[in-house]
Amino acid sequence: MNKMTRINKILVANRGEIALRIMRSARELGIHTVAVYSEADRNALHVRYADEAVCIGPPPSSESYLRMDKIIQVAKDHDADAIHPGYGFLSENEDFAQAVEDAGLIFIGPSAKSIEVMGSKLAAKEAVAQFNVPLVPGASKPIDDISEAKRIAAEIGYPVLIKASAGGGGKGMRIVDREEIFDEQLERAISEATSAFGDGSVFIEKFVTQPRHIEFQIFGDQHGNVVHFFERECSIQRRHQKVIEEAPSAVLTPDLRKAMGEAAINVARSCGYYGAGTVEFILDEKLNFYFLEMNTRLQVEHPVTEMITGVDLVKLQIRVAEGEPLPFRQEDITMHGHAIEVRVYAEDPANNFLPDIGTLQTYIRPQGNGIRLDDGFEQGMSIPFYYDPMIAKMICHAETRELAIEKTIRAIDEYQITGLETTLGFCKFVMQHDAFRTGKFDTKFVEKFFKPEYLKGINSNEEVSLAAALTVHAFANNKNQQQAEVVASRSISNWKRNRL
Ligand code: MV4
Repeated sequence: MNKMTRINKILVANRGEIALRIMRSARELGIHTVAVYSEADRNALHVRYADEAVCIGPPPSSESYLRMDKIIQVAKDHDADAIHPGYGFLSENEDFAQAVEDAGLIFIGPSAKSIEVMGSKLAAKEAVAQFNVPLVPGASKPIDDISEAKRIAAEIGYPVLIKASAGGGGKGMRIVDREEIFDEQLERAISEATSAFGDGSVFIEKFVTQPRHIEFQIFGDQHGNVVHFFERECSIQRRHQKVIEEAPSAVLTPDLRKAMGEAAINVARSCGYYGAGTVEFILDEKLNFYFLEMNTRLQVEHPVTEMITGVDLVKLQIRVAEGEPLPFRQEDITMHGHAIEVRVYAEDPANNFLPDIGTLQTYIRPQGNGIRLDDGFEQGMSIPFYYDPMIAKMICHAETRELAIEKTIRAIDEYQITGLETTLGFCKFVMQHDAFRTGKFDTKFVEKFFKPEYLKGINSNEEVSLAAALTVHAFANNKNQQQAEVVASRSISNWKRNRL
């Protein structure tokens, strides 16, 4: 600890877009990369991109991307000196972080201890309470006495929320709107938490109705320095799955941003944090903010922060893991413009967002000034059903929020995907919605405003393919296949645009 070690080779314990994104930064730093992959990912781009690649097992994650022992063995066999876990999979597993260090390797992330503290919502609340971080009114200890719990609930006022300490990301929460159902809801919450997490500890909080979800990107080094890189607004979600994220938030004033940023830094300090982390807050309608939880990893939506600050967060993770001090102070970090990320999932928004597995028959990416596309697929590839159905993240950056919205719409129109249904049409719906455009929305946006009928006929493959086929046919005599294709793809976007 605290001594500098140069990293020469990184094993990336992940797949898809994030594995590629990490390897790209490593390569720019002159660091070699080792990919691990499952049998379902033999032809994946992260496997082709890496300097070396090793198959670690069958498709199910439990037999491949979650196999700590195999992954650490591959790292040792291939002389890697560090492991980057990406997000998901083993990224927030303190036993993995510890096992990596015990094997004499560098875990590119926080200490096992920080992961452990923040992994327990109760331990996290206890730690941050010492640092005057605002918490949602409630009890910061596990419920072991029903009558005392009811007294507290009556005191803070219904509705209250029962949360599992080992939960997170919305898992294991129960809303209780009146005292009569408190006992039965508590019993359910405890039994759910016990079966889902092997830990039945639950606690209660005031239920904040219709909050906004604002998270802060923080960064610590191994010398005790901590900074933040401003916020990301992540309120557009469905069933705790984020769909659209942006930075900065349309509602924070400079003063509120400063106060929340300082609170976020204090959360990090409360657990001696180093590496990249995200501090989640909810904001009520009066703009009071409360700490919810800390995610001890690089987040899916980190690119919006990179776009507005110009900082490569993965490179910074690597440097901090090597023991380097942060190269800037808080006052050196500035933001510029506005960035919006839309997540392109292989899901059907017209059919309750059910995963739609299939092959990318057409896959043409949008291009141009201010567009970043992080994906892990190419035309002709299929989306394996074993893993997260995210195809890509598209991030658009412009001078203002309005211009970023217009750029996002233009990019969605250029994006050509056939062979499976995607969330692109849904994302365009959001971009065009008045509540989104005016910034007056909360975590209930999708519930309140979205109806699948809005997309019927727009998002459907048959109609898009039909439009393309008709246009290609019209040019068939022309023998200029390339021109026919260009016109076909343009007509698809016109087709979609005209219907939306
Ligand atoms: C809450 C809340 C309202 N009141 N806690 C969901 C994810 C997890 N991090 C905590 N979550 C919430 N906690 C209190 N006391 C509402 C949510 C919540 C939510 C939070 C962030 C983003 C989207 C959300 C969607 C539904 C509920």
